[in-house]
Amino acid sequence: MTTTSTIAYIGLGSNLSEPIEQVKNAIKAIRKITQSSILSVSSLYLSKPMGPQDQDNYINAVLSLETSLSPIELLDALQAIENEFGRVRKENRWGARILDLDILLFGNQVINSERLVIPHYGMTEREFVLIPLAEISPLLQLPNGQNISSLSQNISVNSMIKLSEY
Ligand code: A4P
Ligand code: MG
Repeated sequence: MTTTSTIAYIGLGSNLSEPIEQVKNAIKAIRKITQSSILSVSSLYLSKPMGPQDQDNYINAVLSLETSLSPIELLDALQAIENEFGRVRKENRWGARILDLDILLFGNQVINSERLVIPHYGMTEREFVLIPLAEISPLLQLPNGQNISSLSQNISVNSMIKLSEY
């Protein structure tokens, strides 16, 4: 790994077709992304759906990745994995999905482009992001200086269950 590498955080979510297996297999696929290596993976969490309630519960996790890819190259690699897993993009926002891979953070970068918004827009309000992030990286800060540990302590946990160490 060169000195230009960055630590990125990726959020994983699935609520269709054996979601635990989907998330575990997605982690295996992420291990194969070029110029990148996984540093740590959170436990898997069972969470109630945010958004429409007429869908199954989600499995969520986050991982940290050291990468020398650019943010867009990483997004391309993650979207290729989503597509490989049979993800069908639908119009209904926040609906059921086989696999959702979001770039939560990319080093200290703030990005607001058509394809990429980093930090991920919803991350500070989602317990299924903050709690696993605090698990693997309790000293992490957002680019604006907010601490993950205080954000995660202040979030109301809506009956989310920690399932297993990955
Ligand atoms: N995009 C912009 N920024 C990013 C980023 N930081 N990471 C663009 C990844 N993609 C980013 O994504 C749409 C476009 O966002 C991409 O083409 C990319 O260019 P998508 O994955 O097709 O859309 P989406 O994920 O359906 O939309 P959205 O609004 O991002 O969904 P969310 O916010 O991810 O919510 N409940 C629980 N309990 N757990 C969940 O994980 N997830 C959702 C989806 C709803 N409810 C949930 C969960
Ligand atoms: Mg997404």
